[in-house]
Amino acid sequence: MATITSVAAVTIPSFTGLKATASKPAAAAVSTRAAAAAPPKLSIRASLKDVGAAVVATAATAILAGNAMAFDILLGADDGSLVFVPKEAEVAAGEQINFVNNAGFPHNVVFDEDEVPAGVDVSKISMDEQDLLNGPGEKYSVTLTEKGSYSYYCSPHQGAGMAGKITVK
Ligand SMILES: [Cu+2]
Repeated sequence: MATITSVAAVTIPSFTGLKATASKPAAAAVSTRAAAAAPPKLSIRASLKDVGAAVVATAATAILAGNAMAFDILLGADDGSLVFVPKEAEVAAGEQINFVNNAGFPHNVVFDEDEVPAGVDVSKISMDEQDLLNGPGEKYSVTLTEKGSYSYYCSPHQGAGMAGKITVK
């Protein structure tokens, strides 16, 4: 959840800045919106939706700034091609993996029951086949604890070859 912390850090100071100019009519509309989201937690949620694209942009920074162990995999390449980026990844056991909607959505993340380590229940780590990430920056996070190799795919684009592999060390 390093991303949320980062968004809060970026957003809240700008609200404070707006308050200073709240008496000016031009800023009124914006500051009303900030005030409506009064409790800090709610305003963080609201801004996450509003600035979905910014969340993607700041995610890497957040990971560097914080010490949270997390690995981001983009859903769809910047050029719109239907791939996971990176297609193959290596993570540490217990490291959080964030699948972040990037382009060409809707996407989802479904692990292949025949290509995960023995004993892993794919229903516990997969999104539902009907469940889709529709908007930019939407995220699905999973943590894999069993070492080994995991293959997964995006069900809407499985036919187009949208698949990837994660090795847990
Ligand atoms: Cu897809």
